[in-house]
Order: sequence, then C-alpha cells, then structure tokens
Amino acid sequence: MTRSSWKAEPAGPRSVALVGPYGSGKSALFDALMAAAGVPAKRAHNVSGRTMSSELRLGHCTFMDEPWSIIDCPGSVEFSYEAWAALAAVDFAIIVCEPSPDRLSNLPALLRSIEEFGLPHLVFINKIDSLAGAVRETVEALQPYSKSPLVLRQMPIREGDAVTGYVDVVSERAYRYCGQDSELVTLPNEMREPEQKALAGLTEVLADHDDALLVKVLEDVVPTSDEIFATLHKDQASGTIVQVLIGAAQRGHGLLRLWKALRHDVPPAAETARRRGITPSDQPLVQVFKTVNAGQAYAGKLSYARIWRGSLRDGAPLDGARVGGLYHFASGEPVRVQAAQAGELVAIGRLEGVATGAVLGAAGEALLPFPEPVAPVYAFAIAAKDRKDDVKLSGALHKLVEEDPSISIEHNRETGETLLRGQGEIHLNVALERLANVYNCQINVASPKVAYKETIRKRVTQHSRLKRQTGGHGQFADVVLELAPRPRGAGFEFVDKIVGGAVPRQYIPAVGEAAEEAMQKGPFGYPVVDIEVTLADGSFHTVDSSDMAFRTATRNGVAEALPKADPVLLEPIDHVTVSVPNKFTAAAQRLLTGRRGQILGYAEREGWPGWDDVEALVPAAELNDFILQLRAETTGLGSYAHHFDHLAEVRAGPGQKSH
Ligand SMILES: Nc1nc2c(ncn2[C@@H]2O[C@H](COP(=O)(O)OP(=O)(O)O)[C@@H](O)[C@H]2O)c(=O)[nH]1
Ligand SMILES: [Mg+2]
Repeated sequence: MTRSSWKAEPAGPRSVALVGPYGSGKSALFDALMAAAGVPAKRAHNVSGRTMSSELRLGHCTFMDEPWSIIDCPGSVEFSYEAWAALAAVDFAIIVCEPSPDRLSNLPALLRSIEEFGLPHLVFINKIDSLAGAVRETVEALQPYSKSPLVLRQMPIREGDAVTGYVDVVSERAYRYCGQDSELVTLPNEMREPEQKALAGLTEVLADHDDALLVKVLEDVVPTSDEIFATLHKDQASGTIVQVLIGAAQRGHGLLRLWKALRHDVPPAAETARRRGITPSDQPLVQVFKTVNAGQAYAGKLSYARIWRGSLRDGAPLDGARVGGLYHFASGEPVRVQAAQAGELVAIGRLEGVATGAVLGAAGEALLPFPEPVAPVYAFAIAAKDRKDDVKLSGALHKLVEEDPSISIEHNRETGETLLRGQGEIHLNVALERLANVYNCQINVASPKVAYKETIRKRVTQHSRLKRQTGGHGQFADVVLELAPRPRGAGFEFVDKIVGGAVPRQYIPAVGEAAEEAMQKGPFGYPVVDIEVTLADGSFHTVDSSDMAFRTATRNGVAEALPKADPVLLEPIDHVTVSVPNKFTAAAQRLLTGRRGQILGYAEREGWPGWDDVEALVPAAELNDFILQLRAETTGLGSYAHHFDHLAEVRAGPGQKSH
C-alpha cells in the first residue's frame, strides 16, 4: 500500500531563511529544526573557516518526507548583505526575535527587505523560557514596522516564573511543553479570559479581509475554529497577515508546532518562481546568493545557488561553465549529490568567474533582482607588506569582493591609498583574516588618510629668474608671477598678461603648465587649489631661453611665492544624513556636534514611520569611525549616508602651524 493513498503527495523541495537580530537564537533554532528532522547539530565552523555568526550557514534535511533547504543568517548589521542575499533566494523567512520589546535591532530593516521581496514570513519569538514581560509587548513594538498585521497564534502558560506551555489561540487548546513535543492539557482557568480576548482580536483582524467572517463578527456569531483556520491560511498565503509563534529553540519548545507551520504555510518553490517573474521551462535557471573561495579544507570555490528552474547534474554544462560538484550540507559537512532540482539551494563547485548575484541560464530573460550592495560606511587603508606581493594582493581583493559585494576596494588617487571599505570593524576584520589565512597576503593596515588640500588667502607678486651658464649655451628665463586666491571650488586658472613680447608666445604654454604642476604640493605637503596665477611680465634671451628654462623659473617662483601668500589647510566637509528612530534624534545631533558637525536640520524619514533623518555638514576627518559610535548609541539601529560637499579652512588641524 502506498502512503499517498491516505496522505497528500509530499511537496517538492522548499527553502526557508532564519533572520533576526544578533543573539536572538537563529543558530540555535537552525540546529533545533535540523535535529527535529534527524540531522544532528554540529556547531563547528563553516566551509570557509569563518565563524558562524559572521556568515550564513546552509543546511539540508527531510521532514516528513519533504526536502528542505534552511539558511541560518548572520544577525549583525555589518553582515546584513548575506541576510539580504539569502532572502532573495528562499521561499519563506522566519523572523527570529527575543521576547523583549527593546531588542529589535535590525528587525525594522529586515522586515522592509522581506516586504520588498514580497516574501511570505512568520515571526518566531524565541527564548520564551526567559520571558519577563508579556509577549504582546514585543508584538506591539514590532507592529509599526510591518505593513501587515502581526497575529499572535500562541500564548505562553506560566507556572510561577517558568513558561511551561502554550495556548493555541485559534483551537483554544492548551499544551504543555515536553521536549520537542507537547501534550494536550486542560486550559488553565486564568487563561480563559486572555485567550478569549486574543481570539476575538485575531478574528477581527481576519474579518478585515473576509466578508463572511465580518458578517459573523458583526452579528455576534462565534465562527468555528475551522472557519478561522481557513481564513488564516488564506491570509497567510497572500501575506495579508503575519503569524507570530513562540518557543524556546534551545529546549526544543514549540519546534514541532513551528515545523507544522512551515509544512503548511511555506509556498511551493514554483509559486515563488512565479512571483519572481520566472518563465516556466525545462532549461535550468540558477542564481548564486553566496560565494565561498573555500579555505584549506575544501580546495576550490563553492557557489551557493538557488535552482529556480530545471535541474542540475554534476558535471553538466551550465551557461558556459561546468558544474564541478553539487553539494548539500548536513551537520555542517558538504555532502556530494549527483543531481538537484528546482526549489533546492545547493552549493556548486568550481564556477570560475561567477560572482555572488550572478544568474546562470537566463538567455535573453530579465535578470532576477538581487540586493544592491549597501554603501560602505567604514574603511581601512591597506598595502602589501612587501611590494612584490602587490599582484597577489590585488587578485585576493578581487576574490573578496566576488564573495561579498558589500565589500569594495577603492584606489584613492588623492591620498594614494588602497581602501578596503565595508560595513564595520568586525566585517573588515573578517575580510583581513581571510586575506591573511586563505589568500596568504601579509598586509599593513591603517586608518585612511584625509584628502587635505591647501590654498592661499593673500595676493602676492613673485619675481623668478633662472640664469645658468654651463659650458656651451646656458639657460635663461625670467618671469613675474602674480598669485591670487580664487573662490572655493573655482579651481586653478592661468592668466597671460604679457604685452609687447616680453616673453615670446611659444614659451607661454610652458609657464602655464609649470604653474599648474607646481600646485601638486604646497607648503603643507598637500595639493593646492583655487588659485589664479598670472604671468604679468618677464624677459628672455634669444639663445639661452627654452621651454625648459621657463618651466623651471615658473616652478621655483610658485614654490617661493606660496608660503608668503598666507597659505591655509583645507579639509573636505561631507554632507551627512543620519537615519535613526526618533527617540535617538537628539542623541544623533549630539554625536554630530561632537564631531565638529554643523546641523542643518532634521525631518521625518520618508517611508519610515517613527524615524528621522538628521542632516549635517561634518569634516570627513571626523567620520572614520562614526558608524561605530552611532550604532553603539542607537542599539545598532542608526545608519548614515555621506558624500563630499565642499572644502573648508581648517582652524586647528593636523600638523598645521598657527598663522
Ligand atoms: N534561554 C534561552 N536561550 C537561548 C535560546 N536559544 C538560544 N539561546 C541562547 O542565546 C544565545 C544566542 O544564540 P544564537 O543561536 O547563537 O543566536 P544567533 O546570533 O541569533 O544565531 C546563545 O547563548 C544561546 O544559548 C532559548 O530558547 N532560550
Ligand atoms: Mg547565529
């Protein structure tokens, strides 16, 4: 007898990502879900050798005959890109949070991305064993960030300080936690009233989207549990509501209930593909959501990918590349598989030249949207310890960016430095560790230099004469230069005021070029800007004058004139927009002022209820580690964007003499 004679056909492969703040218990929940499906946890390292909390983890299991790919995402804001990339790949998200209204951290931003992807999701309030207040408080704190109503499906049952079980709000049944399972118990008397209230609230929310239910509510007819369940599932599937479940990953509490929700509510992979606009066909379509240039343990490169369409075989060609191994992961170890089908998340070996976000097999089709790399907010200046390693370093940096598009490399022409830019100190330290340990690059690290400039504040006239007699014919040039300040941002200008051939025409371009070249380094050692150099007068010698002689005379003249022209150091001032929940607006302004910032004002952040954008002009020199302080003072929520605005005189700056 086949099982399908009494049970619906098992669904095909589906995938889920666990996202949420750092420390909310995502990894514990990942392990617990795996363990419940018979895959023992092994909290070792990832394939790449990075620690788990800094990198997403993929795992595979089969639960009640159905195959699952599950992603454990890093929680820290500095690694959010990995979480976003995972959200672009899966069918469903579980938002894992703690039962504490002030531990929301990156949840507002996460909910936003989840909604942008139109990704069905539920909230799992973990660590229910350590519940202090009421679960409802956490739900209420989260609600403003969710477009759809959050619906609490379970209420904790307390005995003294301990949470011993839960009441299922819809079925009105009480359960006592016992390991991963739970047993039916009688509904405690003191829970009756709160449960009724919760059910009434839930029914009202559902009635908003269901006329039949609305009529019953209005006529005071109590709908049956089945009616409520039916509407609930419909609304969950369409995303009009988001269910909230509770549990304790570490104790296994609420796990089977969570698995049940996944089996019921995670849409089939084909449904996700349809939502993402993928044309059905047999031709494989694959998107890479993570790249690991694996370390010592696994030679070569692994591309973690979602198979959106078709199937893959080990060794088969794929869009010009070749599948050099197909892997699942069990207990943290890669397990080689021969084939994989649509809906699975797999690691593909040796897809050389294929970066994170790449789509393979999409001949002529619109590319699948993938998260834009976030703008960097923190940087180190790096250089190979040994110049001989420059080529090796640049190859390694290329691979780093291929793995993690939220890292960028910039060669700053003004300071001559190579900048490794990313999302924070931990993010960049992980990158540095990989440079050292995986790519074997010995590098020096420093804080990036500020691109100072100089200018002058006084008009001066300088006479410069070059006269050299060396053997045969000599060198002669004679110029009268006037240096004058120009308005900020006006740049360099050369003016020729020679009349009557005091300096012959053919030498004048050389004077102009030499004056401009002399601006490369002023008395303080920085480029000189916003100056007008006028060639006012001069003289020449018919035999000894030359372009070269006029160049030298001009360079010497400018170098002599600049220190007399009241030079001043200029520093870049950035326009900064800090985004924070409005309870931190005053704190953000204080931080900016503390960094010599000039506050321009603040306004509500568009599309972010309860948030403000604070705008300010801040010296770039003060912004190096600004993000670290901003996050520290805003429980990790604050972020900022910046761009160059103007140059301003430094009143008391590095290495500057007082005038
Ligand atoms: N009390 C309690 N602690 C938990 C539970 N789940 C996880 N933790 C603890 O919370 C901390 C963070 O867990 P982890 O899974 O690493 O969080 P992640 O950063 O979200 O992956 C660890 O110390 C866990 O032991 C739980 O259900 N109850
Ligand atoms: Mg973790």
